[in-house]
Amino acid sequence: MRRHMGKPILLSTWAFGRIANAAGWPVLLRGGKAIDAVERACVAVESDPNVDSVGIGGTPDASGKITLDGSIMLSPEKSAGVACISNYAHPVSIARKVMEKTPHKLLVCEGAEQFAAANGFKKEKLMTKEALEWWKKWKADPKRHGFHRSSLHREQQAVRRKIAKVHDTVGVLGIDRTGTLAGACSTSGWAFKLAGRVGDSPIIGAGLYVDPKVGAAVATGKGELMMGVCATFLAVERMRMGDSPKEAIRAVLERVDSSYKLEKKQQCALIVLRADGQWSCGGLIKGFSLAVSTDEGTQLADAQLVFGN
Ligand code: SD4
Repeated sequence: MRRHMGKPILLSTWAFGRIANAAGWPVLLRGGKAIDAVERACVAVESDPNVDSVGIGGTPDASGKITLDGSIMLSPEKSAGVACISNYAHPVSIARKVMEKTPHKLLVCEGAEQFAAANGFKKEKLMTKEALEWWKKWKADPKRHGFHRSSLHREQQAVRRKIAKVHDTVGVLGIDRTGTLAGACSTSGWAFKLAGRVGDSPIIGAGLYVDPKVGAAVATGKGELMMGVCATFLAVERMRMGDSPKEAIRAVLERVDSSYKLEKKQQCALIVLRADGQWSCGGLIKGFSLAVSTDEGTQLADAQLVFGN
């Protein structure tokens, strides 16, 4: 087991990780808990209607409904996810209640929403004018290709670019001053996914994994790639066997590459944080970035590893 030197750190996926860290980092700075910081970070992104792939104003599914997935984790014992949430904006907070108040690991759909209501969560409207407009354009387009974001044709991509400056899952990993690790992630999932589709984010070991003695990993990109190889579990297991965070990411990406017939533009990206505070991030293709907060401040950084480069 590697010892942590008491320096807090917070890592969040994509450029909107800045929004996440602006909310979560103050918790760690004043000596708060990692679990509170990662939840706070996700809630900030879920609440922002301009982030088009998380929480309010997320991406609709093929039926025109926004459904949210999320999870939170301290350890194999202390972890939970929720999926297919359509009337509440904060899946990570609901997942935290599942983790704290039930023996379960995953609640979905109406059951998860009944649980949210019983635990005092307020219903919120997830659909925004922009999200509805985007779905209508997609729906009306006779040339639309299935529901995969990377197979949207040029006009749809232009619509998407106009509406969306940012994308994907907010995944957050943190260590507090006591050396405790925590992670959380939240998403509306794959654009125009089939109704009922659940991705990697609420599944412990796929979209998120934390082992308090070894480290943590969180994933973003095409969930189906992560789910088939238990990507975040694999990353943490590789570190348990002695890999550095960067080597662990490479091992996961190699496993994805050897397990799937990959299309050119498919992204699968991870942030990996070892229990001693060492971290890395990388993806199958270019473009992945993250926000990093330490005692030195907050910065946006590009992926350290792009598979095949
Ligand atoms: C999912 N991994 O549901 C999530 C969403 C995402 O790029 O990160 N998309 O597959």
